[in-house]
Amino acid sequence: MSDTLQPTDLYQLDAGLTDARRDIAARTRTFVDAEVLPCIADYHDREEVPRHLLSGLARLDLLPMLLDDKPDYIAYGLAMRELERGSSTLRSVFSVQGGLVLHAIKNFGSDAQRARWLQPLANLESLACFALTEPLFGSNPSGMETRAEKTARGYRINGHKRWATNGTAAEVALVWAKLDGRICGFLVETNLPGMDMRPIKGKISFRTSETAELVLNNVEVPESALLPGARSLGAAMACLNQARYSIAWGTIGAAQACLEETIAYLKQRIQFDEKPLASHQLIQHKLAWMAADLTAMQLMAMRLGELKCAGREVPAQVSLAKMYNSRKAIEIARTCRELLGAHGILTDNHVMRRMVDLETVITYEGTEHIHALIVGSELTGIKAFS
Ligand code: TGC
Repeated sequence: MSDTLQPTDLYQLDAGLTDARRDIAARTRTFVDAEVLPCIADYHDREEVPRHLLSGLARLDLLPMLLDDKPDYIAYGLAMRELERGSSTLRSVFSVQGGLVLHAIKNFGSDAQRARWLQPLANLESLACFALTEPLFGSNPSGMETRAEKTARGYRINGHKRWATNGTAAEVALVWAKLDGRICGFLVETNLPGMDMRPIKGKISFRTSETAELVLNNVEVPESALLPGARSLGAAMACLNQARYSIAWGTIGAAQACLEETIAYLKQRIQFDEKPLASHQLIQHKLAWMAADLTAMQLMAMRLGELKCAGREVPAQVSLAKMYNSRKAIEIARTCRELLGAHGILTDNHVMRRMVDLETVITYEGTEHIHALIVGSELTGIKAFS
């Protein structure tokens, strides 16, 4: 047995990181260990959002990285990995705020929109949500029914959106609506008359996330609310690529944490002939496969990060990593839950909480089926979804 190998980094990918990247990962990990893991299970039990964590998260300075001309996407991915060791819901705050909304404003917004929103959103002084999905249109957003119509002073928006992370706390919603048949993005302040942001309660997964339903009833927005560069579904999809990228990294953190905690348990839990569970063959077989899956996840995310830093990634590569890493993370969490025996169902062990949160992760930002079809279309040149 090697002294130098970490069980959850068998190919020593972290050893090859630059000091700056290692520092961002370490700072985020320290925050998660000190502030998130001690309290998150209680918040999950109470179906409550740990909003007090936001100020500490802001001090990590993770989102301002995305405002750089050439962001270090590997550093950002490592931070997402560490956040999701704590909770998929915390990583989601960043995926939505950063990948979806900041990306949209930075790339498709006007100068005035950038001046108004980029800094407060990057510093987490304001929260934003991304309102694309509708009750009747999830995987197929191009069918959306939300409509904007031109008025003398701007636009009037009517529609119904669902499953918006950060929704009930958001000061601004990026609402996607059809204007003269084209899908456009609008920055809609959530205190406007006609905006109704309702919490979606009774969730078994993502209980520590502010998930909202938005009803827009004759909401009047000024001309300046329209994102000038977001005039097709492709703009919304470009934002989703960013969020999907962060999922490819985040799921590694959830899987790593489950595996670390399970190995620690198996080494001290004595069963059969006074031996630790970790010494049994069936257990080691499962551990070996989980290590193989985790290593594949890490290699895929790292290579995707390299491509993204070089500006060479394409959507099918992002879809492949979102699909694969979400699936493998949930499989690892389930196997770890099983190996923990009855202890695995307790919230204190974190593993089953991570597992139920991964049920959302595998579904949102494009279901596994959708990502398989995007990859299938890349492989064959044939679109199977329209
Ligand atoms: P299709 O004709 O293929 O594409 C329409 C336009 O979009 C472009 N495009 C992309 N661009 C960049 N990245 C991507 N990944 C892209 N995918 C498509 C495409 O090039 C085209 O551009 P243009 O200029 O030619 O018009 O569109 P389609 O309607 O056939 O559907 C494509 C499909 C099924 C792959 C797409 O609709 C899809 O990915 N569906 C899944 C949607 C999804 O991920 N939904 C979750 C949304 S997130 C949310 O609202 C709740 S979770 C977020 C939260 O936590 O708050």
